Parts: sequence; C-alpha cells; structure tokens
Amino acid sequence: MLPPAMRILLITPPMTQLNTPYPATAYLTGCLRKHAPAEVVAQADFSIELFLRLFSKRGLQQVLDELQARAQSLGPRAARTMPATIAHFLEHGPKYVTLVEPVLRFLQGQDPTLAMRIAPRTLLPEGPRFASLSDDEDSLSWAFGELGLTDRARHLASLFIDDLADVLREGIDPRFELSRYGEKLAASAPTFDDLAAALDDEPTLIDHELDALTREFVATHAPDVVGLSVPFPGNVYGALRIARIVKSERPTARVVLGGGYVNTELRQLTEPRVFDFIDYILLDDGERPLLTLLDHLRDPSLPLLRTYVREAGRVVYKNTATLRDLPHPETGTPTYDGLPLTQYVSLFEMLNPMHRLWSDGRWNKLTVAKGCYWKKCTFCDLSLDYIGRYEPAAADVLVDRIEALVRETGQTGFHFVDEAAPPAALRALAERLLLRNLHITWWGNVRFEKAFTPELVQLLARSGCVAISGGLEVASDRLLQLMKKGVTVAQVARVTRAFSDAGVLVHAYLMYGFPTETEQETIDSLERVRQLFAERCIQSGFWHRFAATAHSPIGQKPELFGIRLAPEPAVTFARNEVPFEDPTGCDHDRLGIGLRKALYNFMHGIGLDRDVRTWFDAPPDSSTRRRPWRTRQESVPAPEVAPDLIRSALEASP
Ligand code: B12
Repeated sequence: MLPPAMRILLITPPMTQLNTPYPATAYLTGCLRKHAPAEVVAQADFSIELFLRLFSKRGLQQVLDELQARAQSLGPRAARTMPATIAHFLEHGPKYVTLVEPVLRFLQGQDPTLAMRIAPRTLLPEGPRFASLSDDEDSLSWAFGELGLTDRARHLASLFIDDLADVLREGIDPRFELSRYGEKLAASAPTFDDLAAALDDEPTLIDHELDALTREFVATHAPDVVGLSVPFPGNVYGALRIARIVKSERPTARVVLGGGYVNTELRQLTEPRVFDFIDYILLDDGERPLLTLLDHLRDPSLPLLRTYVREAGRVVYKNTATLRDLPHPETGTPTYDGLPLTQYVSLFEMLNPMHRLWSDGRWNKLTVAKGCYWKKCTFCDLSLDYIGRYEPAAADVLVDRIEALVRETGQTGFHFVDEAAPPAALRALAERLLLRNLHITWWGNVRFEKAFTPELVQLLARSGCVAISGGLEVASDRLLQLMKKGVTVAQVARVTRAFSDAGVLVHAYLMYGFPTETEQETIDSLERVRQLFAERCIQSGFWHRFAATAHSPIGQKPELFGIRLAPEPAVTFARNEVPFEDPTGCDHDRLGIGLRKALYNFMHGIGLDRDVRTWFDAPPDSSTRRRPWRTRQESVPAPEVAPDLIRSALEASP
C-alpha cells in the first residue's frame, strides 16, 4: 500500500564528472516538484559521494592496509611485479593519507591558501603522473606564466588525485576510473552475462563503499521509489549494485531505471534477469513517463508510457500512444536542491583549455533546444528521440530558468547541453540576457554553420559565451558531404575564426576512419587541421575513431556508404556500436597515435610549421624492412592540400 505522499529518491550512480552534477536528476526533480507537488522528491549524486568516501583519510587508510597486506603476503616477489604506481603509494602511504583531505578542500575551493604550499612542489608526494612535469618544468610556466600560482597548484593537486585514482584502479578494482565505473561491462554488451558475473563476484573495497553509501541513503530517505539515472555505460554497473541493495534493505521500494544509456543501448532488451534488480525501465525523456508511472503505482489500471516491465518471466514493453511528452517549456526548471554543491572537486588535469571546461568549475546545465534542428548527419543516432524530436524553448522561458538557477545556486556558469544549439535560438537568448542585464558565463555545442556570422558571434560573446565546441569531423569536403554535415571546410574556417576573433575558445570534434576514408584523406584532413590552428581558427580538438552505431543512417543502411556490417551475436541486452568491414582497407588504427600526437602539440602551439608526416612513425611492416632507407616522412603520403588553403578561405568572401 503506497502512502499518500510517495517518497522518491533520484540517484546518479557512480561515476560521472566530479566538478559538477550530471543534470538528469535535477531536471526530473524540477519536473516532479512542478507536476507532482504532493510527492516528496530528493536527489543524490553517488559519483561525488563515493569519490569523497574513497578519497578520504579513512578511505585511503583502508586502501593502504589492503595493499600492504597483499604485498606482505606475496613477499619479495611482490616488489618485483608491483606496478610503479602502487610501489610509490606504499612507500609514501602515510603522507597520502594525511594529505588527501587538505588537497581535496583545496580543489573544492575551500582552502585557497594551500596553493602556496603546493605550487613549489615540496608538499605533495609525486607519483608516476608527475613524470612528464619533471622532465619539462617549462611546460608549467608556459601554461600558467609567472603569476598563475593557484592554477599551477590546482594542476599539481589534480595529478596527485590522478595518481591515487591509478592506485585504486591498479591495486583495488580495475573497473574504477574518475569518470566511469565498469564501463566495459555495459558498453554495447549483447548479453547481460558479464554484468551478472561481475555483480556476483567477491565485492572489492570500492563495491563495499558503494553498498554502504546506498544503505545510508536508503535509511535516511526511506524511499518508496528509487529512480536511477544512467547517462553512460560507465554508470550501469553502479546502478545495478545500488538497485540490489535498495531491494534488500527496502523490499517494498520500486526501482526505476532511465537515462542516455538506456535510451541508446537498451532498445532491444529482452533479458528478464535485469528485472531481478530493476522494476521499471523507461525510455527517452523521463518527465512524462515517470509521472505516468507514479499514477500507475497508485492505480495499476492506469496505462504506462515507454516502459519495460517483466511479466510472467518475459520482458514486455508498454507504450500508450495517446500519452504525449511534456512540451519543453512545460517541463519545469531544473533544481540542484539537495546536492552537495560546495563539495564538487574542480580537477585541472590537462593543460588543454577545453578539457578544463569539462572537468573544472561548477556549471549549471540547461537545454536551449531539445533534439537537433539539423538531424541529417549520417553517423548520428537520428532515429532516437533525443536527437530526432526537435523542440526549442522560448528565450524568455530559458532566461527565467537561468535566473532561477542563479538564485538557487549562487553560481552564474552555464553549460548548454544541446546536441547542437540553434543559431536563431542562441541569438534570441543572447538578446534577452543583455536586455535583462543578466551576467552569466556560458558554453555549449553548435554546428559550425554559416548562420554564425561575425555579427551574431560578437553578440553571443557579449552575452557571456566563452567557449564553443562543434564537429568538424573529417576535414574533407568529400567526406563532409557523405556525412551530410551541411558544412564545408572553408565555411568552418570562417565561422571558427569569427568565434576566435570574438574571444570565444573553439574546440573541434574530429573523426578518422569514416567509411571509405583513405590514408591520403586522413593526412589531408590533418593538414587542414594544422592550418586551422595556425590561422587561429581553433584552439582545441579531439580525434575520435569513427564507430558505426545501430541507430544511425550508416548503421541502418551500410551499403549506401560502401561498407558491410560484420555478423553480430544475438542481442538480448545492449546494442549500440556495430562492427563493420570497409573494403577500402585502410589501417586507420595505425594513424591514430600520430593524429593525437600532432593535435596535442598543435594545442600547445608547437609544430604548427612542421610537415604533418613527421608525426607518424614508419609502419612496422615488411615493406619498411625491405626498404630500410625509407624515412619517417615517407611512412604516410604527403598531403595534397594547398599550404594556404585555409588562409585563402578566410580571405574569400562567404
Ligand atoms: C552534453 C553531453 C556530454 C558532455 C557533458 C557530460 C556530462 N558528464 O555532463 C561531454 C561532452 C563531456 C560528454 C561526454 C561523454 N558522453 Co555525452 N552527451 C551529452 C549529451 C549531448 C547531453 C547530456 C545531457 O546533459 N542531457 C540532458 C539530460 C537531462 O538528459 P538525460 O540525461 O538524457 O536525461 C533525460 C532522460 O534520459 C531521462 N532520464 C535520465 N535519467 C533518468 C532516470 C529515471 C529514473 C528516468 C525515469 C528517466 C531518466 O529523463 C531525463 C530528462 O528528460 C548527450 C546526448 C543527449 N542529447 O542527451 C550525450 C550522451 C549522454 N553522451 C554519451 C557518451 C557515450 C559520452 C562519453 C562516454 C563519450 C566518450 N566516449 O568519452 C563521455 C562520458 C563523460 C562522463 N563520464 O562524464 C552518449 C551515451 C550513450 C551511451 N552509449 O550510453 C550520449 C547519449 C550521446 C551519444 N549517443 O553518443 N557528453
């Protein structure tokens, strides 16, 4: 029998980012408080909670005790086989234990003066993560100048945390990382077997801490409904562990699962064992399906929306076509109420300005427009609701939400988590922000399309835009066309330069290994990227290896793109990436290291005038052995791109 006011606890399972909460529980809490005001809704972020338990004096002492005991039981053999990270930790264990909490308080912004102790590099033990610094002390002064004491200390403190994360991964639980936990068990996992086996395994120290954390929250909140949000594959294992403890501690509680991973990967779910842990799995935007489920729990004759349940041992999908999603303006203002906002940890691991935005600073998150207004890119999951259903919100609604979030959190940083924020909506938003005298700092993802004129970009910068990311994918007009990206390299050059001229940092998502892409095209693409850096169009970038996904036009009609899907195992659990064969036969993996090396250097302003072939090592194949005189430069073809291609594009009128 359910009480008149249900107690609902929404949880983000570990691990996501540590600098700011992932926003799904905030969106859903805001919605439930608006549309179901009778219920008692609380939220928790187990990513930061688990991290703080592990990275505490008590947590690290446990780690040290366990590793010391293991080293002792293995005897002298241990010393020979022990990874350097663990050996260093064991040598300096007590120092780590006493320093971890002060370092965290510093990274939480609660004890800024500690910077003066950390910066001279005499306070913290320096494990393997510091190795590259010792070789190149100059890279720190390059990045922070003479006066950047705090930033320098934050970088060093972040390396200290990274060393400890390596200790946890290498010594305690190989599935643990700071922004994902057990990711491999869930990503594109055709069956539930590996997850089930891992859940039945002997718990690690990290598992024990997560279980204890769950027990604490269940005792405090006594929930009738627990909603678990799994945005990424790296949250699934944690979610299932939490679910199991909820069920054992409070058998009457209903456990509900939703989130980006579910929406993407669980669309062919037929595995009943998942429902030993979870009662309801909801697809796509959660607002209306969750409200519908709450009504259904009170009155089981009421229908469900986009909900998997287990009935008579089989997975059944319940969907009532007459029920509609809430329009974007009706969903309510997200709220962070209940989350420990002062405890988040700003990590500053990479000297790359865009990575810094991802892992540093507290960002309120909002969506300018739901879905993608372009929805044509052939590699993208267009058939999924979160991309295919486009719905913008009026600028005034957004600015009202921005004001409410600033009032609630006292913080004025915003990350717009759109697939691609539309230029018209951004213009309207920027005008309203200026009209209403709201001073915020914001960044987000866009398409580098020509609607971003220098005039619009200046307006966005005046309204608080500090950074922008966007897909340049493969910088090749032939492949951009095959992708239906709707932009050309010349256009991207002009748009990104306009952003840079306005003082907005530009990050480009880059791709290699697209169907039919040749080695020549990859090298030409790198050459264009080099020129984009040299001409101050972009300041940051990241190469992703292309992956075909089940819900993209390429995954659905591979023959149109010149590839064949490889045979797949039968799917009863997750499906996302699909294996394929590309008859072009290019060995893309061989190029990955060189591409990343080049980009890393470009981001530091290094090697911008070098021949791009010099970033690649010669292939270790027989042809090289037969031709020992082959130089490094010959390991890949010479670029066939005019050396002033980007400059000419910038000079030409649009
Ligand atoms: C912005 C974004 C990022 C940002 C910020 C991430 C962050 N930590 O905040 C950056 C660029 C850093 C990023 C990185 C990654 N991302 Co990303 N990201 C997005 C994006 C575009 C928006 C996310 C967002 O904030 N949405 C707003 C929230 C409110 O939406 P939501 O989480 O989906 O929640 C709604 C519903 O899902 C549902 N719901 C959610 N939880 C629950 C719970 C219950 C109980 C119920 C009923 C419903 C429900 O209701 C919510 C409101 O409608 C999404 C795609 C998309 N359009 O959603 C991809 C997406 C989530 N990312 C994805 C991936 C794979 C990643 C990476 C793993 C990529 C990589 N290989 O490194 C990393 C992981 C980073 C990390 N560990 O933190 C995938 C996940 C799919 C999958 N395979 O599992 C997505 C779906 C995109 C995609 N198709 O590739 N990402």
